[in-house]
Amino acid sequence: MSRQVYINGEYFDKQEAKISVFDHGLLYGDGVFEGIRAYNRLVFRLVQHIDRLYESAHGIMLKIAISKKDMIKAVIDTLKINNLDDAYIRLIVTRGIGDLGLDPRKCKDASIIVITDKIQLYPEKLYKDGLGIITVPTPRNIPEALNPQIKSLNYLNNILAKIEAINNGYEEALMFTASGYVAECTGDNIFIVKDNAIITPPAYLGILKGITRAAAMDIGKKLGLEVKEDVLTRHNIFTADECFLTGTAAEIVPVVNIEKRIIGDGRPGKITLKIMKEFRKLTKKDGVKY
Ligand code: PXG
Repeated sequence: MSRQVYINGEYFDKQEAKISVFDHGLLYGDGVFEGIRAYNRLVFRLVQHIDRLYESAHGIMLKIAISKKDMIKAVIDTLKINNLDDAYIRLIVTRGIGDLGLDPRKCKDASIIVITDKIQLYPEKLYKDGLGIITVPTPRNIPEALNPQIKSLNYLNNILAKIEAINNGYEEALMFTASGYVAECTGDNIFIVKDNAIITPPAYLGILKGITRAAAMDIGKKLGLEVKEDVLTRHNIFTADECFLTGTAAEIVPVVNIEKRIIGDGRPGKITLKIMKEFRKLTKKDGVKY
């Protein structure tokens, strides 16, 4: 049986899973999404992802017709139908079908889509040797215009930054706020380690409040480290003892240089490795079972 995709309460073969060209998710990027992972039949931080999805939807005045409980059931049922032990789950809610005009009132019902697929891990070598990243000129969206805490279907800001990284031979870009403070990467949050403290930019600067970020902060506290949300500059990254990124797709990945400036000793740091190890343990035991 080919992979089944949930659309508005029905299941479709992957090839048949289609939405209308009049859906405002396509026409205007008008919608929200979540990227979630399941490890060994445990969905990691599912409730937090669902809460963030509904908060993003509320932020754009998008009404989701089903309850959070039913949304969780839709995710779990889709995983079960596809018999996936480890999975990447893409949950999408679009404004729905309307006409050729911005007016969201023309869209009667939001479309709910659940795609579950195999996860594509970064090569293990990256976690052993660390990643090099580059800072890019495109600033992160200003929160007053489009708050990055809304995980919207409009990801062009991040894609532009990603293109700048790729054009320069890098896989990941570090973005700054319009005022020049460290914000986040295109699909990950950033941390530095300095003098046994782990520090990450505060969400009010205009970044996504990552669920992996929260997990890394919890782990840091459990390890007895000082955990801080603080404004960071390029200089703080250059002079950090260690650096790492957090995100559902990347999990926790060490950063060892930034535009070829070596961070620390150029190897994944001791504290980063400890946090990575604890994170892997957490994903094996913490989650909604199916
Ligand atoms: N910042 C941004 C801009 C993101 O998009 C994160 C930080 C990390 O957040 P979480 O909650 O995942 O720790 C994200 C997450 C994808 C993909 O398909 C993107 C994300 C997550 C999963 C998949 O590119 N972005």
